[in-house]
Amino acid sequence: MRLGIIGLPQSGKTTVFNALTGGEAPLSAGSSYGQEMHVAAVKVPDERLDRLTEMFRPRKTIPAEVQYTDFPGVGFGSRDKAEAAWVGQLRTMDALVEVVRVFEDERVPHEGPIDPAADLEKVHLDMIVSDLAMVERRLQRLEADLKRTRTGERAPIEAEIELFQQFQDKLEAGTPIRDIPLTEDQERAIRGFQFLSAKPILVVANLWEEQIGEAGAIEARLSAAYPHQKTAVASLSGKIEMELAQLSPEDAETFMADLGITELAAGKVIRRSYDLTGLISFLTVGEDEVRAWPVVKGTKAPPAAGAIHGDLEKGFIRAEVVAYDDLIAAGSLAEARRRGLLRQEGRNYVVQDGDVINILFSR
Ligand SMILES: Nc1nc2c(ncn2[C@@H]2O[C@H](COP(=O)(O)OP(=O)(O)OP(=O)(O)O)[C@@H](O)[C@H]2O)c(=O)[nH]1
Ligand SMILES: [Mg+2]
Repeated sequence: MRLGIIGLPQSGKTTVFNALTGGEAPLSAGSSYGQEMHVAAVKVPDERLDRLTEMFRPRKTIPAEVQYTDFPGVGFGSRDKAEAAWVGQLRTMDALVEVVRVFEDERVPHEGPIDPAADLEKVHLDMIVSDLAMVERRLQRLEADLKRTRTGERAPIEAEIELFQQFQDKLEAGTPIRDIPLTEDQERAIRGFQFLSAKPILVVANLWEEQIGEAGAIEARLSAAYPHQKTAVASLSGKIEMELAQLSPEDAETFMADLGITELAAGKVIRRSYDLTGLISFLTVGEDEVRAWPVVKGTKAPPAAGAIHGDLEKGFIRAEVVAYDDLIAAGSLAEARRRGLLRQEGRNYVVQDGDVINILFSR
């Protein structure tokens, strides 16, 4: 899963990137335009893995991962070549993390007064304009195709024209594609276009340290200002969290105690961005490793087994499944089995978040 960090210039994208990844990418004093993008993978925090690690004492514990890419801070609308290249990369992302500036700091330039809702709207319109240009180009192509096609064979082209006209109408009215209800077939048909406004988006309010106490209220205001599907809001104080993420765990603890912070927000932001992508985790346990495996919601047992190893999918016989909560309540796999909480599931079983799974397969 790849998430792109976007936002207006100087909103704190690179700061937030560093906070989430513990990275040390250089911040920009002016504009990062033309600079290279930063990429890093991070582990997705999961309390269930911690509990299972206590229970099984494995040699290693392996959490799910997501990858963040820190993009430069400019609009997506212009026809500049360098920009076209990174917008192309942005289109390949599975989901977006949009940093919105809430912090006040005279040393950091911002057009006009700090207004997070207005900034959200600006970036929103950039995405809409970019998608609209693609939709219009596609419609022109389809109209031309239609003319060249025999009457009896026009139905699929006409259906696509209808869909894209709907997109055009909605986009022109400012509605992102993620708000338009689509059938599974339609979703599949448009996947290749990689529309920006179709991507799930996590809005991250970049707070001032004095605003941490108001985080809840600020998040609520932003949610109200940006009411869309596949959209969530989180917040963190980028600057502090970045500094903390770059310290050793012991130093970070001392520093946090001094600041009166009990928990970093970065973990929550990572967790929310993971959940937003539509991924769930199933878990495997044992002496060797305790591990979280990301799969798309709705995945059946054989392809889920295939995420572990191709042979497990090919030779799939059945899955032994116990829900995480049941396993914790039982206290051990043996006790879960004794209580009948360990179920035998076949090829059609749809894997659930938190399932602890053992795959039985033939070689
Ligand atoms: N006071 C304060 N300053 C911040 C915070 N986050 C970022 N900054 C400052 O804002 C400036 C820009 O930060 P960056 O993280 O480079 O912002 P950016 O969005 O990546 O900038 P571009 O890539 O140029 O668009 C730096 O001087 C940061 O120190 C914050 O939470 N509080
Ligand atoms: Mg930057």
